[in-house]
Amino acid sequence: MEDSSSNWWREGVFYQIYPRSFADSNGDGNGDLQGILAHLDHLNDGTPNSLGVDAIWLSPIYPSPMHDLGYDVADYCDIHPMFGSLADFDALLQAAHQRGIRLLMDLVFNHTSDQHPWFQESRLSRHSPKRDWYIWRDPSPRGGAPNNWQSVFGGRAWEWDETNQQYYYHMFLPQQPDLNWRNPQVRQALFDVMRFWLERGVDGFRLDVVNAYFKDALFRDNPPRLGLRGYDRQKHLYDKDQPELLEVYAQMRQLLDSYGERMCVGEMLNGNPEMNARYCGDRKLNLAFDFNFTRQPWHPAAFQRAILRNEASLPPGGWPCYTLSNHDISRHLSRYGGRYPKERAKVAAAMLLTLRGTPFLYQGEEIGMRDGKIPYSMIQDPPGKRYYPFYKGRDPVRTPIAWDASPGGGFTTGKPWLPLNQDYRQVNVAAQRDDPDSVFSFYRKLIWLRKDCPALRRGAFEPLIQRPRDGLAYLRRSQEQTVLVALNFFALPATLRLEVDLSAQKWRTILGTHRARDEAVALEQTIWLAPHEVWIAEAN
Ligand code: TEU
Repeated sequence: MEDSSSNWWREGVFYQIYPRSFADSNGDGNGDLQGILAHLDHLNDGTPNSLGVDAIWLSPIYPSPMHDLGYDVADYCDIHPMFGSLADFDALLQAAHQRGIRLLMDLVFNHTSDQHPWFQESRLSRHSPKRDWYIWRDPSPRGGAPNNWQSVFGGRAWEWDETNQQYYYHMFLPQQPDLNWRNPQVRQALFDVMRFWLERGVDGFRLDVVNAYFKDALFRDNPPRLGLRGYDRQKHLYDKDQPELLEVYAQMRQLLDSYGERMCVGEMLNGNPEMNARYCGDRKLNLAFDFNFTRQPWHPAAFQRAILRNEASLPPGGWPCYTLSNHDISRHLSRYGGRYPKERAKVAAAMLLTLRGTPFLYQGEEIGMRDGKIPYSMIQDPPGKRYYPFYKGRDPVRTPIAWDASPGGGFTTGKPWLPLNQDYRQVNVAAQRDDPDSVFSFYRKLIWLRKDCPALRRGAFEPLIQRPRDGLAYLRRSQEQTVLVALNFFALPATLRLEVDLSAQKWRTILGTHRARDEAVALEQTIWLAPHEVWIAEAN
């Protein structure tokens, strides 16, 4: 039997911080580590006044020329001066741990920045000792790029290097050359980076595009398929998901486990539950985000299908991991909010935080942030510049958090690097902190409820409706407890008809948007819900 501390990553609530947009302590308009430190009480001060999250994941804070906003790393073992120093980092980690908040670093191991000393050395000559640390190829015999592989961010994935008359491979920007994981020295160097952070005391890692580390040894062309952008017009048989990954995951897991209570969560490129199942579980990655969940329309049947698909695909030792938003995709309220952003924010939060699996929140969702509007002239994100106006890039989901309604939103005393959202005078932390009906208050209640409920943290998931039309109803059942969750997705009153008769037990409200705590409700095979009602009850 595992004890509960080794289960922290299964039972805890995670929160993604996008450091540049969290809180600026020095007035330069960019969020930084001291800003995070100053706002830890928002995340968890040990009381239900705070959000109560158990762990934070920091998007990259390493030295970087910022072509891909920090996902182009120039030094894996230092901090970008914009964010602070290693001393600031140590102070943050210590303060987080004092509050019981664990910390994950973001490791971008598929590629480095072209400014990384490894690449600088590699590109010097064909005979450089680090030549083989990256993926260099001669032109194809017919001339031109070695094969048809495309960059995720647009255009060919091969960049010509005049000096040495070879191409190098970059899955993302030309400024992000891919590392050659087939080279044992590269592996050694990257595992040393993991050790560096583990020794400093971090609790784990979020692994960027972790299924792309290896490319086909024969560099075969990808076959075509239907799609809009170049990258989507290929089946990615040969530029990711290679069999060599599993050996690396086993080594990573062994390293993490050797430090005790550490974990990693994988980000899969074009991920889905079946792929996650292949890569997660015993002697593999601890968790992987279920991006299929984020692709669902606002309909209970769609979400239930996604949940059941995830549950059905789980391998031995596997555990679901759900998220609704992150720094790459449109915020879920912009996708789902419609005319009822506040109501739907609560329904979505209740679902995310009562499913079986580890929930990851993205900063700002706890106050119901939506995507910002960024004029073309202010776009920072490379794919946004490239595909505007068809795709406006990821800046809109990376706008700063507003802590209050003051001119800099309490985020900065200077000029924010991306504009605050237009509605920040309403959508900010201070405005919601003392409002018991706010989105923030509801997130707090849900997260603190989860801590009290073994069924919500680790119980089985049992759907109560076969074909949901208006809402979801499910049980979470552990040895100690049974919890019922009922969610009305829409603006009309709903009658949820259940597969089972729940009259044998009394149901006591433990959290609701409409019902008072402790209100007892007798049920048979239907549940009545008001528009957008969330009702969570415990069987007595
Ligand atoms: O993202 C992987 C990725 O390819 C997508 O999420 C992509 O950003 C999206 O389709 C938009 O085009 C990871 C990071 O999360 C992302 O921020 C980085 O830009 C990318 O890797 C490269 O490191």
